[in-house]
Amino acid sequence: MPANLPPQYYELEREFKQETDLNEKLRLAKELLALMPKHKGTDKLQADLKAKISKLKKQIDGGGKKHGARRADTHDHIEREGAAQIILIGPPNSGKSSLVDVLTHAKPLVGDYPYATREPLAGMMEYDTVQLQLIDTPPISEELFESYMPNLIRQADRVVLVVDVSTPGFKSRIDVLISKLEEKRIILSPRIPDEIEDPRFARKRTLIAAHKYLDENGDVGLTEIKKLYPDFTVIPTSILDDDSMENFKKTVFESLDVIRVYTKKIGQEPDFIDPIILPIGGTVEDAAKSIHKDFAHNLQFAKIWGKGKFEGQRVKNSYVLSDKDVIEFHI
Ligand SMILES: Nc1nc2c(ncn2[C@@H]2O[C@H](COP(=O)(O)OP(=O)(O)OP(=O)(O)O)[C@@H](O)[C@H]2O)c(=O)[nH]1
Ligand SMILES: [Mg+2]
Repeated sequence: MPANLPPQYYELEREFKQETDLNEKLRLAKELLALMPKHKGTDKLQADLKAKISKLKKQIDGGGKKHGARRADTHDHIEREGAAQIILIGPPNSGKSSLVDVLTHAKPLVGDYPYATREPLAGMMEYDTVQLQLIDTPPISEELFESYMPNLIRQADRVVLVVDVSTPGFKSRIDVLISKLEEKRIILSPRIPDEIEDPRFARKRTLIAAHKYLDENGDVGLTEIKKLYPDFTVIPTSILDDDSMENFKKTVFESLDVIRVYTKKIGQEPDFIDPIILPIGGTVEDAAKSIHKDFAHNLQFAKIWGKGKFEGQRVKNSYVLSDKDVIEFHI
C-alpha cells in the first residue's frame, strides 16, 4: 500500500536529517509523526519514527545525566503560573528586564550594557485581580540566540517584542530577530489565524512594546515602528511613565481574549480576589469544570450577577458568561 505522504512531509524530513541539535531533532520527529497519515501503508514508517523519537529522548536524558550539570536546555520549559504566560523577547539592551523589574516582584538584573541577562526569569504581574506570568529572557541578536529560546517562545501564550525605539536602526535589529525565529519556524504574528495554515510553523500572537518612547528620538521611533508594523498592536512604554505601564498591563490582558468570572458562596459576598479565567464564550459549565470535574457533574444551576443582568438571575449550565460576571453555583 502506498504511503501517500504530503509534500510538506518530505521538506520536513530533509530538515530533520540535517538538524544536529538533539532537542530540535526530537521536535521535528514529533512533527513528522503528526504530519504522517495514519493508515496501513504508513505502519512501518510510523514504527520507525517512533523508534527514532524514543532513541532521541534517551540521548537527550542520558546526555544530561552523564555530565551531571544542568545545561542551558533545562530552560526549555518554565512552569506556567497564573492566567497566562507572556514572554518578553527583543534585541540587547531594549528594556526587557526593566519591564519585568517594574511590573513584577521579580528582581532581574538590569544593566546599562547589552547582554546583561544570561538566563530567563519569571515574575508575576497583576492586572485588575488577574495574575499574569512575565518571562524575561536573554537578548536575541546576530551573536546570541540561546538554544532553549524557540521552545520557550512556542510554549508562551503571548509574545511581547520589546524594542528600544529611541535608538535609531531598530528595524535591522528586529529583522535579525525575526529571521532567527523563522529559521526555527516561529512566526511572530499580529493575530492568531483562524485556521492552521502550515502545521510546521508556530504562529505566535505578538504585541510590540515601543519602549523608551519618552526618550530623545522616542516619538520619531514610535511613529516609525507603527508604520513598519501596521497590523501589530504597538504599546508605547517607558518605565518612567506609570500610565504607560498601566496601559501595557491592560493591553496585554485584553490580547488574551479571556473573561474573568468571580465566584460567590450562597449567602456570602463575592470573592473579588481570585477570578476564574475562561476563554471568551465560556459557559457556566466551563467555569464549574475549572474548579473540579465532579463539581461540574453535580451542578444543578447557577445564579449570575453582572452588567445588564437581572440580579441573581438563575441560569442553566450552558449559559455563556461575560467578563466580570459573579457566579453562585448550586449543586
Ligand atoms: N530612559 C529609559 N531607559 C530605560 C528604560 N527602560 C530601561 N532603560 C535602560 O535601558 C538599559 C537596558 O535595560 P535592560 O532592562 O537591562 O535591557 P534588556 O533588554 O533586559 O537588556 P539585555 O538583558 O542585555 O537584553 C538600562 O540602562 C535601563 O536602565 C526606559 O523606559 N527609559
Ligand atoms: Mg535583560
